[in-house]
Amino acid sequence: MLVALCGGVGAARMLSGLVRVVPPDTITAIVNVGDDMEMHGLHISPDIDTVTYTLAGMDNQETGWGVAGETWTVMGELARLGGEDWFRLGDRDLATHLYRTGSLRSGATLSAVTDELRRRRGIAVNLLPATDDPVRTRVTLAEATGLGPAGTEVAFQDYFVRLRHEVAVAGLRFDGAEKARPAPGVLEALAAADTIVVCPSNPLVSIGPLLAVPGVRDALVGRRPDVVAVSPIVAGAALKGPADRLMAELGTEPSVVGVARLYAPWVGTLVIDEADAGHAMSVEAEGPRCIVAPTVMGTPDAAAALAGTVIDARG
Ligand code: FO1
Repeated sequence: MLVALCGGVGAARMLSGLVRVVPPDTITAIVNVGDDMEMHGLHISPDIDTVTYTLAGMDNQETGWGVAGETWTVMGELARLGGEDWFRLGDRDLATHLYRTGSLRSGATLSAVTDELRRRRGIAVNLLPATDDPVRTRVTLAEATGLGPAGTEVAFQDYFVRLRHEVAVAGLRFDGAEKARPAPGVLEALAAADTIVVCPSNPLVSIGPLLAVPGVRDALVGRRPDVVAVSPIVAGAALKGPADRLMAELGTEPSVVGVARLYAPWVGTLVIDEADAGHAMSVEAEGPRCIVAPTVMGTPDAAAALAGTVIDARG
């Protein structure tokens, strides 16, 4: 059994490689919910959606989020009404949010509705939200914006989408994490896994909220030799998103060495890209074993090759 710790697009690519090298029904993906939000009264779970759409083969590869071949009739009409349209919900995507919100309102847990949507999309990988309880990433901005003066704390999607993650950040907080419980099956999967893969997701805002759920970090520390992470930082930069800037702004060197330092207490092996081969010894000086391999998943074959490396990497 294999467990993958997942954020959004980097994780979705890693999973699409993993399903090509191990039976999909032997994989459990534990997915970040810190990006979740309510919009127009709907519960949106962006990382669960990105992983689900990718494994169902219906992801929008241009945007990295949402559904391929999307139409925007509802958003267009909403804009005509003067409604909030900075967070774009496509017509097909809306069906997911309507289904999820309706189920949650009827008393279903997020893990139950995630599992239902997974089955209805024909996905064999077991998808688990990190927690069924509300954990929301909150971002303290270091600069004044239209949302308030420097020091204002905003919701993650305000930072990420509304402000296009172009604003410097002074702090992060995972609201609700201290009271959250791991979703059913999370700790069991971490205990039973042969290998735990940390996907190349943002260490601070994708993996961070998973670690903040009480019990998860301790479970990982106990499994350290079997935890294999793929660095989301290649040659000092994030392939997508603000991971490099966030690391620098929050005091961690934006490099594979910085990733190794963050992950050292609970990651046994760090896979870094060939572009960073010169840093392998510095990575090992931080604690994890280091494996150098091509990590940029530009094609399905490259994703499958990286998946093979990760599965063989366990110490
Ligand atoms: N990302 C954007 O950059 N702009 C959007 O309008 C947007 C809408 C959206 C709707 C549903 C969904 O599941 C994801 C959406 N995302 C959008 C992606 C999301 O904000 C981020 O990529 C993740 O939260 C970061 O992993």
